[in-house]
Parts: sequence; C-alpha cells; structure tokens
Amino acid sequence: MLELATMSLSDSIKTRALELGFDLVGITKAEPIGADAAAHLQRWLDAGHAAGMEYMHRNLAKRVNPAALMEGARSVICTAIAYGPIPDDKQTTGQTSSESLGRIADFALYDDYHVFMKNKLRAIADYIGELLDDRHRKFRICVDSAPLAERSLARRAGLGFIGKNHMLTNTRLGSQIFLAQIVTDLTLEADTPAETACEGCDKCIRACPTGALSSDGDFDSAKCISYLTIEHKGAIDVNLAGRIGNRLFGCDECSLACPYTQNAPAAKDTELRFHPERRWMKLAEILEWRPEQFETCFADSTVKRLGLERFKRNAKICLQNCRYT
Ligand code: B12
Ligand code: SF4
Ligand code: SF4
Repeated sequence: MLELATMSLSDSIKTRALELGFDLVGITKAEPIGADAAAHLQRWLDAGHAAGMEYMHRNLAKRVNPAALMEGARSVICTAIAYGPIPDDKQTTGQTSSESLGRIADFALYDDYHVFMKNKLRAIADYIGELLDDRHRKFRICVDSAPLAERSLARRAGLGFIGKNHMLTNTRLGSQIFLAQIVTDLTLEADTPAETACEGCDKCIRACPTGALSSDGDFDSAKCISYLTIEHKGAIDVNLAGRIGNRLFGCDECSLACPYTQNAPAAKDTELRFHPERRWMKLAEILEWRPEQFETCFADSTVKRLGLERFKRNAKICLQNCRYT
C-alpha cells in the first residue's frame, strides 16, 4: 500500500514537471555516483583538466554524493529543458553584414537559464508540499552552481547517456539540454539508467577545433573554447587563440556535430526568452563599448557574468582571427 502511494507520488511529480514545461524528468536515489564516475572525476582533477576552475576542487564529497549536499536526502528529481536545436525561423546568419562578427553560443541566446529553471523547480517543490499537505519536507534546488555531478545523476535517472563529447545526451532530444535537480528527503521510485549509444561514432571528437576531447575519454578544459571564452581569466595562449575562430562566448561544435542533436526536433518555445539579435555581434563595436552598454545588452543574460573586460578580450581575438581567414 505504502509502495503504491509512493509510486503514484513519483508519477504525479513527473506529470506536473512536464506540465510546467520541462522536456525530461526522471528520478534517482540520493546515493553516491558510481565508483567509475567518481574515479573519472578524481582523475580529471588530478590531471589538471579543471584548468583555472578552482571551485571544481572544492566540496568534492558533496559533488559525488547528493546526501552530503543535503542532510536526510533520499531522492534526486532530475529535469531537463531543451535549448536546441535552434529552429530555422529563429536562426540568423549574419552573412549580410560587411563587418566582422562574433558568435554567441546557443545556450546564451536565451535569458539566463539559472533563474528560469530555479523558479520552475520551486513550482514543483510547492506542488509536492501541497499534494502531501506537508510543509516540512526538505528540498534543495540545484541549477549548475551547486557542487553536484549533474550529468552523472541525470544519466542514472534515465534522462540520457554521457556521450564522447561529455554531454548528457537524450536519444530523442540530443545534447542541447539544460539540466537541473531537486534533492529531496522524499523516498521516490528510481528510474532505470540510460545506456550509452555512441558505438562506431566519433563525430564530436573530430569536430572539436582545439583537441580538447580525446578518444580515450579525456576532456581538457584548458583547451576548450567554452572554458577559454567563459571561465578563463587573463590572457589566452596565442596558439589556442587562433583556434577560437569567431566564437565570442561559448562553443557549440561538439554538440552540433552529434547525430542525436542534428536529428532532434527544434527546441519548442518556452517562457525562456530567446534573443536572436545576440547571435552575431559586431566585433569592432564591442571594443568601443562602455560598461553601461554591456550591462544593458546582457542585463538578463548569462553573458553578463563574464564582465566587459573579458568580453573585449574575446572580441579582440575573434577580430584578429577574422582578419587572418
Ligand atoms: C565545469 C563545467 C564546465 C567546464 C568543464 C566541462 C566538462 N566537460 O567538465 C566548461 C567551462 C569547459 C564547460 C563547458 C560547457 N558546458 Co558546462 N558545466 C560545468 C559544470 C559546472 C560541472 C561539470 C563537471 O562536473 N565536470 C567534471 C567532469 C569530470 O565531468 P564529466 O566529464 O562530465 O564527467 C562526469 C560524468 O560525465 C561521468 N563520466 C564521464 N565520463 C565517464 C566515463 C565513465 C566510464 C563513467 C563511468 C562516467 C563518466 O563522470 C564524471 C563525474 O560526474 C556543470 C554543472 C554541474 N554542476 O554539473 C556544467 C554543465 C556540464 N555545462 C553545461 C553546458 C551546456 C556546457 C556547454 C555546452 C556550454 C557552451 N555551449 O559553451 C559546454 C560544453 C563543453 C563540453 N563538451 O563539456 C551543461 C551540460 C548539459 C548537458 N546536456 O550535458 C551543464 C550540466 C550545466 C547545466 N546545468 O545544464 N562546462
Ligand atoms: S565546446 Fe568546443 S572546444 Fe569545447 S570540447 Fe566542445 S567542440 Fe571542443
Ligand atoms: S557525436 Fe557520436 S560519439 Fe559524439 S556524443 Fe554524439 S553519438 Fe556519441
């Protein structure tokens, strides 16, 4: 009887999440990520592949175990919202402009997803509280910034497999999906983990402009354009700078090369506002920007966290690369 009630609660939560606009939802127990995944993370850190992201070395016990993140945790509700592929009618090519242009990655063409997804997850938590008529249940909402191995948990909750590009990939929706979780003290029914589906393919590895991905499963952030343009502080090594091309903020190559992403349906409209005008930015103009212009342009965007100084650093590199191609 108790089990039946628990099962129906899990189903009600999933139904509500889909109604709220999530594309995927699954549940896993709040247990440590597998020994293989934890060892992979430790090797990655030891090899220096987190580059300058010092925060990745902190709170390791929590990152590998949701129960260490929140006392009494029993389950993790894993959710995802697709942000790509960007539908054709929302694409802008920038080819008509005679000026040199820099490209903003797909995920950053929307309003900041952190805020949006947190609000959606709060709505799920409120729903559960009402359903159970119990305000004392515990929920910890996590979107990106919490020390939690989001991809490993999402894989275990059945949302998708981890591809050779290290992206959590759903066979129907591809890899352009944001992840977010609720860690809770509720005991819910766990889903079945997703199976890897990369056999015979290495398109993402070949598509990577800098060799950040390797066939032995390594991922070197120090070479990744996403890391260099978003996380790295200070000057960018000149050899790598030449490979950044026109990527002004983030990089989509290993996601877009994946057949599962290419065959996925276009991302549907959500309340998360899309800004097509931010796709191609005039590089020479950015170099002249004052702080207020940057703040105004990216007030509601994740680009804002980069700051104008590093945005100009990226623009200068893209401009140089445009001149030499
Ligand atoms: C640090 C970070 C980065 C770093 C490092 C990326 C990386 N691959 O680790 C940088 C700045 C480079 C980055 C870039 C991007 N990021 Co980022 N990033 C994160 C963050 C904060 C932590 C990731 C992490 O734990 N890395 C550590 C390494 C070791 O993780 P990993 O390689 O994925 O390996 C783990 C598992 O995949 C698993 N695993 C991997 N291989 C294997 C093999 C075996 C055998 C086993 C058993 C397990 C296993 O074990 C590991 C431990 O969990 C997460 C949010 C979060 N809290 O999780 C977002 C996150 C991963 N990023 C995200 C996004 C969207 C991006 C970009 C696409 C943005 C862009 N367009 O520029 C790129 C993609 C680059 C790429 N190919 O990974 C999304 C990914 C969504 C998805 N579908 O996977 C996340 C989940 C944010 C979110 N909430 O949506 N990111
Ligand atoms: S985001 Fe770009 S640079 Fe980074 S691994 Fe993927 S393709 Fe390579
Ligand atoms: S491109 Fe191929 S190898 Fe890479 S994640 Fe997709 S299916 Fe796997």
